[in-house]
Amino acid sequence: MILYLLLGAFYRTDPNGPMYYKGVYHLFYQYNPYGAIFNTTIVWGHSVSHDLVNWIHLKNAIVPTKSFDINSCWSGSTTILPGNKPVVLYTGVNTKNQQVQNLAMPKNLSDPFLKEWKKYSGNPIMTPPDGVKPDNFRDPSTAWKGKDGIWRVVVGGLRSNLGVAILYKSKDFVHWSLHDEPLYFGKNTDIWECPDFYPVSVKSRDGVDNSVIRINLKYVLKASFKSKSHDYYTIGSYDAENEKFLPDSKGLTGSSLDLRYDYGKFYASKTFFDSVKNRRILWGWINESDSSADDIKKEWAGIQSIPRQVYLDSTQTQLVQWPVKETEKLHDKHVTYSGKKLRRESLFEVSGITASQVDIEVSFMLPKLEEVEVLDPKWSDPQLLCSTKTPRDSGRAGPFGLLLMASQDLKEQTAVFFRIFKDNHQFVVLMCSDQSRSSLREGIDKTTYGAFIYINRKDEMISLRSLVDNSVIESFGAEGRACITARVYPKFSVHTEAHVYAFNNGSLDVVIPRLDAWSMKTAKGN
Ligand code: DQQ
Repeated sequence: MILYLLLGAFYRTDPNGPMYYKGVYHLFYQYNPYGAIFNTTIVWGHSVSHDLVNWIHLKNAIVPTKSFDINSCWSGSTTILPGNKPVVLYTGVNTKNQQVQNLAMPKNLSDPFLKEWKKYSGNPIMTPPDGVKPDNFRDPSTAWKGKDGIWRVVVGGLRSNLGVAILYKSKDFVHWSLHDEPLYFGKNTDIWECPDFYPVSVKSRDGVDNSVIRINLKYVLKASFKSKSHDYYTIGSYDAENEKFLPDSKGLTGSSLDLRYDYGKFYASKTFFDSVKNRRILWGWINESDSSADDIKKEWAGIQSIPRQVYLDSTQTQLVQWPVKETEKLHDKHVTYSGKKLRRESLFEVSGITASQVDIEVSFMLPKLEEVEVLDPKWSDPQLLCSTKTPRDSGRAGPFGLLLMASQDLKEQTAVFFRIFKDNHQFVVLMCSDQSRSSLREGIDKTTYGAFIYINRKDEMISLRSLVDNSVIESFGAEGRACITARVYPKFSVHTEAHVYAFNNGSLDVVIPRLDAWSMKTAKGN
């Protein structure tokens, strides 16, 4: 593993309460210490790092001990209170299997590793409000402070059959009162898990602390839709007077028109403001695509994504994500190609690197946009389109891209690629990650994923970066405007048997002005 937080054996899911404290990055996560599948005793695992790359795994931070969390310590967030005092809000599953919100704080603030945590004696501090069933009330967000000095937090839930960000307010972070209206609710959505609400700068890539109030900010509201297993977000403004989030577009509907952090496997994500590097960092849970029986056999399941810096795109209509700069610490052997022409139906091997642990970044010169195919208005779902237009189906501009974790005979391969279309007056790139041939093994979910990226007539290039680490491929299209993460389990193209190719199956030639690939070292972890 390069830098995925595999962390020994067993089952890990949602990232919880990431933060930076006294020179140390902290990541907690949902963890079953007793096995490789979900269980009724979930705890908060805890790992720390000085560089977001190499990790030290500590003992579990918050474990079920009290009536208010005896049946599990589920997801939650940290907030740094004035005086640099981190506190955790988390969901406890109580003796009656009801979901309640609890408060915990470090025992010793002078320990930068914050190894010991204590639970507030007055827990629970929030119980399911009227209209919200006790098993539909969970995952408190990071809190933010208003101009009036009062804290706000949202908790995910389901009310009147609508996914909802339930709003609470508090003067002292201990006594919370329910606000009569939610911050926002979805349309036609199931329960919202793990809501996240934060400001983004419209002027720069810098991150903004959750409690900052100023002009030139937009706000992101993210919810994890349980019924879809995807993280959806929307961008808008925050009407602090009326305690409302106002989306710029249609908001969160759970349809293929919504924005997603990642159009592959990526769920229950969470961001935090990194005060030392002035950026916002996003982590998500990448689930397995093999069976539970496989997970029990291999004795682990679930990884955390590579931490991604997240910021607002210059169009202010979507976010951009990019692996944190520190990832490059793992760069090892480097190969580069420039000015390479990829004629129709051709491919070339990127050799000289370890294809099973690689960071590869390539740019493709776009063909003449006037010559590209027209997008059929019926093709509104990119995932569906990617599964009908495979990498082997020749188009005009594309498919072109990378064949990753591929065997030499290409019988095993994961194709991450683009196709370009004209859509009325704009141009749209279809980005696909096709797992259908990723393994000759049976019994694996090989769903193909897809996303649309809107481009300008004056755009000349489109880039693709893929971080490959054996069973995981995280791909970033158009400098991070669309991300797709996939899990793959090849039978033969493993370790040194894996290859990577660039390919073009479109009828128009494609030029690669530059391709860089680095073998990746293995991160350290205890
Ligand atoms: N996982 C946690 C819940 C959350 C769900 C339980 C999301 O708190 O809603 O492990 O994956």
